[in-house]
Amino acid sequence: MTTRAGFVALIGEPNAGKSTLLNRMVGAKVSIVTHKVQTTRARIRGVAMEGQSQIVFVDTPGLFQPRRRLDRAMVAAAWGGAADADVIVLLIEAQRGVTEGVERILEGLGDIGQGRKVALAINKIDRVQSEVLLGLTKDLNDRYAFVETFLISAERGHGIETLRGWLANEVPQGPWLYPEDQIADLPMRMIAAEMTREKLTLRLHQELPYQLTVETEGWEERKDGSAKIDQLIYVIRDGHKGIVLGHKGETIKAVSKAAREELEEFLGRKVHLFLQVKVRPNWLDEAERYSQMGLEFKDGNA
Ligand SMILES: Nc1nc2c(ncn2[C@@H]2O[C@H](COP(=O)(O)OP(=O)(O)OP(=O)(O)O)[C@@H](O)[C@H]2O)c(=O)[nH]1
Ligand SMILES: [Mg+2]
Repeated sequence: MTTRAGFVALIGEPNAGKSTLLNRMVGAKVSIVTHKVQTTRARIRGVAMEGQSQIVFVDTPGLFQPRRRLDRAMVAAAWGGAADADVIVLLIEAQRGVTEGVERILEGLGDIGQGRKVALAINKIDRVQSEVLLGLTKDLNDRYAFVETFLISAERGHGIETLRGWLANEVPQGPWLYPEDQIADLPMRMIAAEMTREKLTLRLHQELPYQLTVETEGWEERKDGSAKIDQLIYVIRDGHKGIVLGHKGETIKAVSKAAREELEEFLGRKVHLFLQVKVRPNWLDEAERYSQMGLEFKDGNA
């Protein structure tokens, strides 16, 4: 019996649907998803089995022009994910087509794509007419030598089986890299922190989601089978703390409830979730925050 296993990096502009696709491929919510850009901050692996193949999907932060230190670390993590992969899948949003951001990614692929299979997946096909897809497929293939093009809807599941079947044959022969029943390799503490960050991002507006981070501080297994989880939410200003808490603590309560419910579903048991908000003006420049997120912190000018 020949087994296959390998890494498939999902790259693309922010909001292209990379995390949605990873979750769909894995069949569980491993990576958080919001309608906002720059939701994913680090590389997140999800494992899918297809016949005798184990496909390790690597979700990456969206590629954009970085301004802050955090942005740069995110973009570096994304390209790093691509550079480590056996196959790269570039996700393009059907509706948006070839933006300047996409052109820059294609330039980047000129280097990173060398000696690697790069496939194109045009996502969100549920949002456009088929003529648009024909034009976009041709345009993109004229610009880069993709080995294959897939038309998909990560959200609705269109084209997913075809893409997974193809990838199963493209990953190299070799032993599986993870136990057959494993679906993620992110520590639970981090998955739990991400779930809370998703709920915060969905409720808070403008810049706030980009100026906060969530860390799991404590995780206690209780005798009754439940877990007590303590998390810290770091914000950069006093005013932000007030907004995160909300009027009479309504916002944080709602966030906590939504995150707890999702965690309980993921873990299949009861969770007691305690959130605390702390003002930490410089967290965006603290090495420890980056290692907690699974990002590389680079010294030098912020
Ligand atoms: N209509 C439609 N929406 C989709 C599809 N796939 C993803 N979305 C939506 O697009 C938005 C962004 O999805 P994400 O999966 O978070 O995108 P991402 O590429 O991971 O974004 P970043 O992490 O910010 O780089 C969410 O609101 C998804 O529900 C699709 O096939 N069709
Ligand atoms: Mg994402």
